[in-house]
Amino acid sequence: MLSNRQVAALKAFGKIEGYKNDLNLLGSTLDNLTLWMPATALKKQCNEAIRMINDIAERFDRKLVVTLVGPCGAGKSTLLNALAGVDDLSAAGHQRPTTGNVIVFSSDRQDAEQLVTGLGSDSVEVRSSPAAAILEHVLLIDTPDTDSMAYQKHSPLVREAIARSDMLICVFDSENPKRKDHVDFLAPFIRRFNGASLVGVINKGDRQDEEELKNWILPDFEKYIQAAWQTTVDRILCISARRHLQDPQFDETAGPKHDFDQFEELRELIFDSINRAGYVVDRRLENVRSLRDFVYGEVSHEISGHRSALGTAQQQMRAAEKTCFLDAISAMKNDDTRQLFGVGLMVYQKLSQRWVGPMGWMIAIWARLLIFGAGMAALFRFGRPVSQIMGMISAWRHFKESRAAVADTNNDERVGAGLRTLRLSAMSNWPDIAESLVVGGFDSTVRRVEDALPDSGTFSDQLGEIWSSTLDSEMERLARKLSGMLLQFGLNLPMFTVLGYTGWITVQRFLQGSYLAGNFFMHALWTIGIILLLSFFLFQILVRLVASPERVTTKAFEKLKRQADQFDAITTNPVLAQLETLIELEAMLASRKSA
Ligand SMILES: Nc1nc2c(ncn2[C@@H]2O[C@H](COP(=O)(O)OP(=O)(O)OP(=O)(O)O)[C@@H](O)[C@H]2O)c(=O)[nH]1
Ligand SMILES: [Mg+2]
Repeated sequence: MLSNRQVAALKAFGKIEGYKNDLNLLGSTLDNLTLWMPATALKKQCNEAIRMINDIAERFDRKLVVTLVGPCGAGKSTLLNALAGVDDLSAAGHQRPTTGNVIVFSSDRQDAEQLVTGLGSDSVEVRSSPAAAILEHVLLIDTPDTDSMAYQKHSPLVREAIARSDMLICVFDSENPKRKDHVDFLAPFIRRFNGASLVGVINKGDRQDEEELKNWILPDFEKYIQAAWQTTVDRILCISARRHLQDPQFDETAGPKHDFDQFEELRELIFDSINRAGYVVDRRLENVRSLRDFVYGEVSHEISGHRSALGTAQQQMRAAEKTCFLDAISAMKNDDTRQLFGVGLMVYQKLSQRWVGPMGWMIAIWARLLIFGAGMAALFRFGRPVSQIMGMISAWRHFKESRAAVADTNNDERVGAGLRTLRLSAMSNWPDIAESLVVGGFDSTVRRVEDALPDSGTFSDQLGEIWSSTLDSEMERLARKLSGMLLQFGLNLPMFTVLGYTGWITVQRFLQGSYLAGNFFMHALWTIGIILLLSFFLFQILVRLVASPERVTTKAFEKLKRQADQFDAITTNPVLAQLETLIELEAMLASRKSA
């Protein structure tokens, strides 16, 4: 059976994996942003955070590392001594700096090992006292200052200690709490600690007026620190560490000015609240999450810094794409008359599939004649007679397949004109777009115009596809419109009347045995022929009015124009792809934040 604690730890591990995965995903997205310059540094931060998360996962079953940091003489060592109940546990004194090593407060020497490996054994000292035994789950650490003359020696030690910490207790001197050098030194490390992982302490409160301390120094410091560190500090406590030494050694003349002191609260926090197995797991998990959020924050901060330029670039690209696309389509539309011929033919072909009765037969015959014409026309226009004749014959033989043949004949050439136009259009727009991109953090190589040009192969396929399917659907729509029941009935009616009438007379006379003269049939045939031709002529006028090739192409073009926004994916080039990735990334991070 697993204990509750083990279950909690297992769950926590699962969550940690999840956070790590988030960062891995972010890392690979950043890897793809090869042209966006800030990506490299962000990727490094991302890797660093992953490394830190791995560290945390590795020391998951170890004690929670709580580290005292602060400027020279703030009273870090005095505080540790007060908590330990031994006045000279960590040397505190007048000679600055006093503490030169990292002091680990623990009952178990082994606990210090994790620090020794990182810092070297001569920089780590382990101290113990009876109080250390109570700290079953916590490792308290005193660090040297980072602002004295020994800065060079101390700062790597402090940095390493912080890297191995789960919580920081930042100690400041109430006489001068806003120590900018120290606050700045800590700022980059602090950002991965937030909320409950960060405790602010204003020490030497005994030297200030109580009112001043409560009403001025504390709120002022709180504001200052939140602004400087861009993080939330849940708790800021005012204490007097020295008062809690075994022998405070206050001067007769300069004793504490008042009794306001939150030392007990701090002691309780460390010895009770934090010193629990469950707390340790939660704290570490929370720290991992804030590491991830920290990197997320850095990335979104970087993107939003360039946001306006990137937004402009995106808009410019969209606008340019739309015009390029329309220019290209209109170049295709105006390209040649052969296309119009094909459209005219296809309309009749579609009509022939819908119409019934004598008119239907006429339309079908007419469509076939047009195909024959298409073959002939092709024969005269091109210098490739053999293939054209073959095409013509096969079109004649395979009526259905001819559809495809007509639609495809000149796709390549039409797209060719479209592509040429698109390239010209894209090139003329590119310098402005590139400028915005460079302002938005992109590498200056994006200025090269080749990047503006879409990959011609896929592009012409897509463009041709879009154009012929739009044309097709337009023809389909008009053909449907021209095949209404009423219209079919109306135009077939004269033929039905004449056929019905002659048929009735013929059958009646046949049954009566008085046969009609040849002249009757001659006349009937002519009448039928004339009426059929007249009806068809009427129909042709209608087709001409409603679905002339010019009208079909214009309508198809207008339709595309209305839909042009949807085609922005068509001209994908690497730069645009990266820009869109960036903008999507920002949206993703923003939605994460609000969630
Ligand atoms: N009045 C008063 N003095 C204090 C208090 N805490 C510390 N001091 C004094 O401040 C001086 C510096 O204290 P330390 O504990 O050595 O300070 P530190 O932050 O460890 O200094 P470094 O190790 O040099 O960075 C000592 O003389 C302490 O006695 C306090 O609460 N009140
Ligand atoms: Mg010290």
